[in-house]
Amino acid sequence: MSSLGPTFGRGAMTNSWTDIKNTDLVIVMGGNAAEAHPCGFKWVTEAKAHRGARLIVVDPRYNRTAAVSDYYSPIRPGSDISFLMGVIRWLIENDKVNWEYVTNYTNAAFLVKDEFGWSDGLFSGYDEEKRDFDKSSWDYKKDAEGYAQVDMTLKDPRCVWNLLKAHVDVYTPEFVEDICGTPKEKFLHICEMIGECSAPDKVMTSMYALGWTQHSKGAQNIRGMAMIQLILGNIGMAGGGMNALRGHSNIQGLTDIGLMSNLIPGYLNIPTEKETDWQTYISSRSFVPLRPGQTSYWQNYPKFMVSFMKAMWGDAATAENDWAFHYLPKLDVPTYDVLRMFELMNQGQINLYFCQGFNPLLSFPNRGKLTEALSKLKMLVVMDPLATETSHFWENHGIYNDVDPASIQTEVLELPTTCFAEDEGALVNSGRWLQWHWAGATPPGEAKHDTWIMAQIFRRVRKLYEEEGGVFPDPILNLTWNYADPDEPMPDELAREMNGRALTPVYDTADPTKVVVEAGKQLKNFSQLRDDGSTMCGCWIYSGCWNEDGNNMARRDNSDPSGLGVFADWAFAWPVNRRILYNRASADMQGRPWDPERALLAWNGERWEGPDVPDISPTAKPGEVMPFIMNPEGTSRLFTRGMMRDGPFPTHMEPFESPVENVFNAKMRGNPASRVFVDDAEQFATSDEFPFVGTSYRLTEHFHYWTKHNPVNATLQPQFFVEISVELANEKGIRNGGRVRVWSKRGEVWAKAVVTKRIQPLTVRGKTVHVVGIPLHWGFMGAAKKGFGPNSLTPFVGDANVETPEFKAFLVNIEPAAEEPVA
Ligand SMILES: Nc1nc2c(c(=O)[nH]1)N[C@H]1C(S)=C(S)[C@@H](COP(=O)(O)OP(=O)(O)OC[C@H]3O[C@@H](n4cnc5c(=O)[nH]c(N)nc54)[C@H](O)[C@@H]3O)O[C@H]1N2
Ligand SMILES: Nc1nc2c(c(=O)[nH]1)N[C@H]1C(S)=C(S)[C@@H](COP(=O)(O)OP(=O)(O)OC[C@H]3O[C@@H](n4cnc5c(=O)[nH]c(N)nc54)[C@H](O)[C@@H]3O)O[C@H]1N2
Ligand SMILES: [Mo]
Repeated sequence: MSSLGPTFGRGAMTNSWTDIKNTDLVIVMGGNAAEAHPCGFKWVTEAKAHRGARLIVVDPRYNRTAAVSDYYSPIRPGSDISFLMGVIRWLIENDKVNWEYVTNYTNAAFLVKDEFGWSDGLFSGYDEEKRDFDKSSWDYKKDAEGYAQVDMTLKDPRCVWNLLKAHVDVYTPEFVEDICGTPKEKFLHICEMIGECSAPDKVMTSMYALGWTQHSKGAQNIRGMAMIQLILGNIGMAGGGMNALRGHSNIQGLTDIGLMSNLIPGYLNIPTEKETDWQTYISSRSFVPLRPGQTSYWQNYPKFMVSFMKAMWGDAATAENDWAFHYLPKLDVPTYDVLRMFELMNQGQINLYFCQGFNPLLSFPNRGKLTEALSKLKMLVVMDPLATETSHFWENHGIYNDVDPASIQTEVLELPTTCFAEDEGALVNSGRWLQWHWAGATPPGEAKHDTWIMAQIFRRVRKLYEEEGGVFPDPILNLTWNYADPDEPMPDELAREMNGRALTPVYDTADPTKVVVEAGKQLKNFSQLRDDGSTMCGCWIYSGCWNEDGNNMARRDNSDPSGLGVFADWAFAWPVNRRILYNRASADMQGRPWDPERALLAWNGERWEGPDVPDISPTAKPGEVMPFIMNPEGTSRLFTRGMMRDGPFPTHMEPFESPVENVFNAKMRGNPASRVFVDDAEQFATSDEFPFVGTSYRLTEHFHYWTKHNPVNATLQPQFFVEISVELANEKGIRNGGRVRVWSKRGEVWAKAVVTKRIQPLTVRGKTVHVVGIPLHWGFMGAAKKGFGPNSLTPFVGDANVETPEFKAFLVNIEPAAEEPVA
């Protein structure tokens, strides 16, 4: 990934919640929006009521979203890529393609190197020992000037379109039925419904969440649907798009501001250890256009990055010292994600773990391993408003937490924090809207704001460095800390830093004598950022959120003149208040909206005009500058080149634990490019011993592990249960409401059985496959009955690209258990 530079918007809606009302067809696949996003789901209800939109649900369970759908189809957990590639095959075979869009706005016409290929379930370049691909063949043929070669007639056998056609050829309706357990007629019915949206004036929206992400090939599931949406011409359209429904109310904000080990705010990257100097780092990120005349917006990367470094280190970041590039840590591995941190902890390599707003003992896989890891720490600090299972991991709760406290030496400090209702600041929703909110209550007892606690720690650590020195004190000593009260930075101060301001006068790029921003003033938006040190900005994509107009996140004007749900004066959406990403693609090559009734913008002969902020230079001529300005091609990608670690097209892979072998390559376990820790290779089971597919999910009555502390929620859903089909219950002699033991190779849990028709057995490769549904909300703290959810059972393995654990498909066994409650 790093050799090809930054990723953008790791997951967000391309559109917005309010835009869903514009759609003709909603497909909820890989999520359960009615239950997990009930408030946002009202926009689906709007589309159904006012446009006659239809709703498709594809899910292993007939869930609460399915209950209000127009068409439901079951699917085996972990088999979605086959389904999606099957849809692509059907669209191509039945000519349900928006040809003008595909030819011009995607890389369909680009020619791929002759060395690229696929066989036995693997793309070219696989190195079994490294569990990694040499991706050099996954790229375009270039001409003498360095531009990618294209064949706009789509006849060349090496063009992306023909490679895609060949790639999906095996995914026939029969193949889909065989792998996914989805009855062929249901699959074909869904293909017909989707196919209607290839008409220029018909749109489908995809709403997905964890049913797609929590797999060892999660990112490829999402790619699969993104490709469908491109073939239909639905990206950039009102009512279209790829809509990642984010989880916690501000998880979008978390990824945006780079709270991940390999990111810098705004989806910039932490350098790798191979990038030892600024030039090497920056040159591999500011891509030159791959086709003549294209924008390649990441050419502005140096402006975003220099402004970030100035926000961090002010005067200590200078042109002479390459903006203090040597202050940044350099990654020696792709990421230090949570799985890796616990792996290192388990190896005894970590002494102190700071756990802020996180309850990993319940939320991360393989509890046995996590408990062992936490027991090897010298100190665990938990910053949380609640007493969590993680902070009490050392307590014995009988079968619910069977540990020996005397053998655990870890010192645990609990620092009580406030929660969102006691805080002021912005929450960023799935639609990228930064919405300011105000504190609704005063903190109870000794609870302190997270910012206060972190400021105390920072100031004390800095004092130690001042007094005692250290190996490399400069990044700590020189960190900018200009807050009115250094003990507690205020939300407005932090927000203004993220927006950015002029440090010295900022000059017009065309006319260097003209000052566009005076020193000390807030920047209007990121178009005013510079790479000469005259600007600072904490998070370039947020620039514009708090400019000289004031706090734009606090705007509350709900007028919507276009009627398209744009609400341009409500809060602030990144980037630059744009509500629908790639909206230039909502108009054809001449700049005429594909659907005049849902026009987001149109070319008036001189510039782009419409209700949304154009996602292109306002004067970029249609037919010359292509809509996907973040890509150096100017087009979107049906073939992702080397951007993804596990292949440029999605290909069927089984979960690491699967009831069947991989049909392409029986030797292959899971995703061949997913990282598996050496000491964990033994953790995986086979279906002889563990014949059933476990999957895990949430319920609308609880929010993860917080609400079990609240007696009302704890009364609504008091007790841990698992859901199974009538057939499996009969086979195992389990009765509805009876007690069961569920176990995997890694652990066991006890639960009530809910026997339901909402889960049906599936036939996969001639075999009956039963699914065991495991909701996740219980633990041993709080007001609900003690229990333990799926993560005593789940495997310690993540997605090849983003390391999201494989929570949605693993193997278990189940049997009736004694009724008497065990202590
Ligand atoms: N009430 C409530 N709302 C919440 C939360 C909560 O705890 N409580 N949590 C929030 C958070 S952090 C998040 S991330 C979101 C999550 O939102 P969702 O992803 O919608 O929630 P889940 O219940 O985890 O899973 C969704 C569905 O995926 C299905 N599924 C499982 N495996 C597969 C598969 O392989 N393919 C397909 N197609 N479907 C599969 C499950 O059966 C389930 O119906 O919810 C948020 N909203
Ligand atoms: N098997 C399985 N496992 C899963 C999932 C699944 O579907 N299946 N879903 C996964 C997903 S999507 C998620 S998001 C995780 C959730 O996992 P976690 O994030 O670990 O779970 P939460 O209960 O949301 O924990 C957040 C903690 O933050 C605290 N908190 C709330 N407000 C504040 C604040 O202002 N400051 C601080 N310091 N703390 C605060 C809460 O009290 C709570 O203890 O679980 C994951 N685990
Ligand atoms: Mo989440």
